[in-house]
Amino acid sequence: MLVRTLLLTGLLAAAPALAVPPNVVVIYADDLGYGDISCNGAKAGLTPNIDRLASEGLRFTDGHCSSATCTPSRYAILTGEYPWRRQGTGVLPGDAKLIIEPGRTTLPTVFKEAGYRTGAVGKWHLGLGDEKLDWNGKIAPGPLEIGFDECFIMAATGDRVPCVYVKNHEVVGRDPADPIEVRYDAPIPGEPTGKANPEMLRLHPSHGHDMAIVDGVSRIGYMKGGEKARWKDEDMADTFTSQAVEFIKKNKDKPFFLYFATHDIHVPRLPNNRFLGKSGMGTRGDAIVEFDWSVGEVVKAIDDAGLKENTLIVFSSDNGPVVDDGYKDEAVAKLGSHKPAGPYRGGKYSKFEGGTRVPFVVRWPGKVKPGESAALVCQIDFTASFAALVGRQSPIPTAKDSQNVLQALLGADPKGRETLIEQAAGLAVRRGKWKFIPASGGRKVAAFTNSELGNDPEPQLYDLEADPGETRNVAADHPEILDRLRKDLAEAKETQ
Ligand code: NG6
Ligand code: CA
Repeated sequence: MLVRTLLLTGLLAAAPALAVPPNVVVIYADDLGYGDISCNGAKAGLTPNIDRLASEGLRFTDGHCSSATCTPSRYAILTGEYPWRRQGTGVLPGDAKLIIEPGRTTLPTVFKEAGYRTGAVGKWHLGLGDEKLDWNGKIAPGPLEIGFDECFIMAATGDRVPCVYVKNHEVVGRDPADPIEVRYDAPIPGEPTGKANPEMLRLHPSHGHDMAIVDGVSRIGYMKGGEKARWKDEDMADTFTSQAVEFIKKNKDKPFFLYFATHDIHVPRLPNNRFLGKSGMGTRGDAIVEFDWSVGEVVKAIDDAGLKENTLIVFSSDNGPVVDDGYKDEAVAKLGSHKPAGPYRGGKYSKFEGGTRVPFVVRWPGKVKPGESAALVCQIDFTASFAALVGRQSPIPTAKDSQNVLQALLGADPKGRETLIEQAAGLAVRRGKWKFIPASGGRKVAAFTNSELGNDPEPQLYDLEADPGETRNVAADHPEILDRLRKDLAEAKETQ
C-alpha cells in the first residue's frame, strides 16, 4: 500500500510533465440503474463487456450522479456546480437554449487547455443556441462553444423533437428544400400527432409522448420537415458508437478527452433487431444488451489502438432507473425478478439512493488497481479531479462544488467525499453512512412511473450501512446526527 501510495504521489507530482498524458473517456449511460449490470447484481451474462471493464478496473459501490434526472446531472458533470443553485437546469425541452455559458471553465475546457483534443458524442440535453434557434442554419452556441473541439449529438432525448443529429454546427442531412420546424407550444397544422393519429404508431405512449410522430413513434414536442435528416431509432446506438470509435481512431496519436453519452437505455427503447430477445426481459433489457455492446466497441477501439495503458475510462449513468417512463414497451410486465436499482430504494426522480447511486467504474490499467471501492464519489467531481490529473494549478471558481477526489477515483483513498447533496424533486444529504431527507410534502409515489419519490412529512434519517434499502427511519434515535446533516445542507445552500 505504501509503495502504491508513493507511486501515485510521484505520478501526480509529475503530472504536468507527464510525457504522455492519459486519454480520458467518459462513457455515460442514460437511465441505467445501479442493479442493471451483472457486476452489480443483475443476472449473469447480461452485460459481459461492462463486467470485463469493471473486472479490469475499480468498481465503486457509492458512486453518484448529481441528480435523479438527466439535464441537471449533465449540467453538474460538465460544470462542477450543483444544478440546484441555478434556475432552468431541470429536464429541458428540445428547443431550449444552451444553459452553460460559453467562456466558463468546464470539464472539456480543462482538457482543451491542457492540450487535449475534446469530443462529445451522443445525448446532449443541455440546450442549443440562444433565444430562438433556426434548425436550418448555424446551430450555436452549443458543445463547441463550451469546450468541445467537435461533436456529434442529438439535441435533447430520444423521446423529444427534433429527431435529428447535429454535427458541430449543423443538422446532419439537412435539406434547404425541406426545412425543419420545431415547436413545443402548439401542434403544427397539418402534421399528424400521436394523440390524433394513434393508428400511425408502432409504439404507443403509456403517458405523455403523444405529439409529433417520427418513425412511427410519437414524441414530446412538434416537428415538421427534415424528412431525410430524421434518425432511425434502431440505428441510433450504431450511429453514436461508430462516431465514438472514429473519434478514438482519429486521435490516437494525441491526448484526447471523449464524452460519449449514449441514448440507451432511455425511452423510446427500440434497440436494433440484432439485440431483440437477447435479455429475456423485453426491450428495456435488450436496450441494456445494446448499451453493453456499445461499451464493448468503444473499449475495443481504445485497446486495439494500443491505448489501453494510457487511457482512463470512467463509466457511469446520468440518473437511476425507471421501468415505465411513458411508452407501452412491456418493461414492467417483463421485468421478472430483475432489480434495476439493485439493493437501493427508488430510482429515477427519487430522493432515495436509487435516484443517484449509479453504476460507476474507473479503468486505467497499471495505475488503478482492479477491485471495489466504497468511497463516496460524484460525477460533479470530475472537473476538479481531472484538472488535478492534467496538472492544472489554478482553482476553478465556477466549479465550486467539484471536489478533487482524484485519489479516490484512482483507488488510493478509500473515503472520497465527506458529504454529498443529492437532488431529485428536492434535496437530500449524505455524510458517511448517514442519509437525511428533509420533511417534504407531495406525493410519495409518482403518478405514472410508479417511482417512490422519497417525500414524507417527517424528516427521514437512514443508516445505509445497516439498512441500505432505506426502510427504517431512525431520525428519532439520532437527533444529533439529524442536526449535523441539516447543517450540512444549510451550509451547502449558503455557499455562493
Ligand atoms: C419526462 C418524460 C420521460 C423522460 C423524462 C426525462 C413524460 C410523461 N415523461 O417528462 O419520458 O423523457 O422527462 O428523462 O413526458 S431524462 O432522463 O432525460 O431526464
Ligand atoms: Ca436520464
